[in-house]
Amino acid sequence: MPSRCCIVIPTYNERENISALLPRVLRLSESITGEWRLYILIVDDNSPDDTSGIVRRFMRENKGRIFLLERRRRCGLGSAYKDGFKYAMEKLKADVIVEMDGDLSHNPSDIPRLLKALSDGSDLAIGSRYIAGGSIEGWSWKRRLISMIGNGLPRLLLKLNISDCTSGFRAIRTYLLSSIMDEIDADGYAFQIDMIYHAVTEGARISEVPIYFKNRKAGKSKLRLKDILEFIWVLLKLRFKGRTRHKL
Ligand SMILES: Nc1nc2c(ncn2[C@@H]2O[C@H](COP(=O)(O)OP(=O)(O)OP(=O)(O)O)[C@@H](O)[C@H]2O)c(=O)[nH]1
Ligand SMILES: [Mg+2]
Repeated sequence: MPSRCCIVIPTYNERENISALLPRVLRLSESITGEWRLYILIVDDNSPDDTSGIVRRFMRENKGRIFLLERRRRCGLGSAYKDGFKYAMEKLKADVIVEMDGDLSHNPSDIPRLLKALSDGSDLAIGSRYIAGGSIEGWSWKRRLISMIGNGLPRLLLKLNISDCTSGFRAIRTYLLSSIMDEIDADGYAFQIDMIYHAVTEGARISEVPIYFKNRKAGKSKLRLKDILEFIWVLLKLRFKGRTRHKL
């Protein structure tokens, strides 16, 4: 029997991008047969641009393949993932979850390589921009610098031996997710390092797969000051937690 893989895509004002992304992911799900059955779950936070209206149109045309989780208001990227993961595990009985941005920065054709890494024995496969074969297109030096700092700090403070800790393109086995979900507190972008940290402490097998990352062309970045502050707070909290654990 094929394993059930749910691609979870959080969206906030991604109307234009999601219209282009959904057909590409649907095509991929048609081409992947055998080992995997793919489902798509959009977690939308009542986007003022009516992203969910577009998703509903695709749902009508592709019954049973696309699902929509609508939340009343914007509650953050990490919180969208947590709700989406619960839905994927409980309602869609997913064995594997793929995290992916809805702004076309991630290429759906990289998904089979993430899934292959799981088939080869990983519990978590991270799409990495910072290993041989990975790349970034269209970022300003400022954006590169922010990403370098965002990646360097967790590597340094939490001793994470991962090249791309902040990547939002990953595949994870749900048995690993269920065992760490309750420990992941971050509601914003810090969710990504929170998840890796707890996967590492759980002794998970983690691999990195090179990906090609393209800067968004339509819509705006959703990264807020609040997310940056939470990121620093989560880093310090995990650093402290790690030390306390070590002492015990
Ligand atoms: N549901 C939901 N989705 C969100 C929220 N914040 C961000 N997103 C989505 O999460 C994905 C990643 O957000 P981006 O703004 O692209 O973040 P980023 O890729 O780190 O930043 P850029 O490089 O500037 O694009 C996108 O699909 C967003 O629409 C949120 O609060 N709720
Ligand atoms: Mg983006």
